[in-house]
Amino acid sequence: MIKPDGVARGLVGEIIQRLENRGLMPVAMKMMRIPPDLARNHYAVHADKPFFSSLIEYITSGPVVAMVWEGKNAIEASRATMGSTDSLEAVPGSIRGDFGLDVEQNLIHGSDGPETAAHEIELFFGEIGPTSSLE
Ligand code: D4T
Repeated sequence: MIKPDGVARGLVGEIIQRLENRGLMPVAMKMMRIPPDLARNHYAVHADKPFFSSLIEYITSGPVVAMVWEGKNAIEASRATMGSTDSLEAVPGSIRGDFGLDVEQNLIHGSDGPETAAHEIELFFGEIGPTSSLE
């Protein structure tokens, strides 16, 4: 997902280009404003964290681009391309390392495992499902 700061800063094309350059293939994509209930569901694992309310406020503050990507080791590859969660620690060459400075406004979200990906695809795309293929 390209988060509100990524959209507001005009980085949609750049982020998609970097994932494509890596060899990944987009299979679903939509621009949307995340409703508060969906945001709380998506970040439910962080409900007890001190940054939770700020995170919900931020992720619902403007449009995002929800996406499904496929490819060899897609989760590992996309997360390496994204860089560390805290943009300040992300290595130069990664998306966050090249464009970010902040841990909350860190431009993009990527699923951290196959189960999380399946759950998040269901949340954001419903019936499209995790194995859609545009053949
Ligand atoms: P996302 O989910 O956005 O791809 O981030 P990560 O998978 O890389 O990181 P995460 O689940 O640990 O954190 C989710 C989300 O919370 C924000 N955050 C995190 C924050 O605002 N303050 C913090 O201290 C931490 C650790 C950033 C990402």
